[in-house]
Amino acid sequence: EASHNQVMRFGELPSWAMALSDSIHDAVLSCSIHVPTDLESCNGRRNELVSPFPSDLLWRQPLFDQLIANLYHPGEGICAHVDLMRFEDGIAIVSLESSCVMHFSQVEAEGGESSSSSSSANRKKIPVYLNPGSLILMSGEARYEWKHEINRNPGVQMWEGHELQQATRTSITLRKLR
Ligand code: AKG
Repeated sequence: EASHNQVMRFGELPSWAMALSDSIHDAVLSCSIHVPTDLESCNGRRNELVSPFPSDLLWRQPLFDQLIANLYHPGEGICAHVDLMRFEDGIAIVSLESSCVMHFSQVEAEGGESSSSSSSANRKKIPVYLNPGSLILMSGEARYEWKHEINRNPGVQMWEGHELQQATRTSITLRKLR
């Protein structure tokens, strides 16, 4: 129905989402690289695995047990937020159907200054362009210390000097409950 724009699933995921989870696992493995460490300070370890998802998260079982599918119509987005603490570290979002820009902004420090120069409106936002099929992985600092948002108000979704054509967008967010 037109009014339904979000579905959630907790616990055992449907088979298509399990397949997606496996693909994410494989994608992370394929872009993890071994970087040589300084031999004098490596205490016997010659390589360090640099991965977009820490290995303790990547190998947990199950990798994900909660999903949200969000459907966005043109002009619709999602406000800046950090995902609830009821979810573990290690969150994946697959972006589908149309392109958009997700912005990341640092969470305000508690008890921080209240001057206008430190207000959230003035905080630097880091834009990340998402194609259909883009995968966002958030862990550690990115998951806990940065908010993410998608503002699809007219005139806002710019990339490389061009306004993005608004179209329907679907995202699949995969997380693990604590
Ligand atoms: C959420 O459901 O909490 C999201 O942040 C979804 C983001 C997206 O649609 O890409």
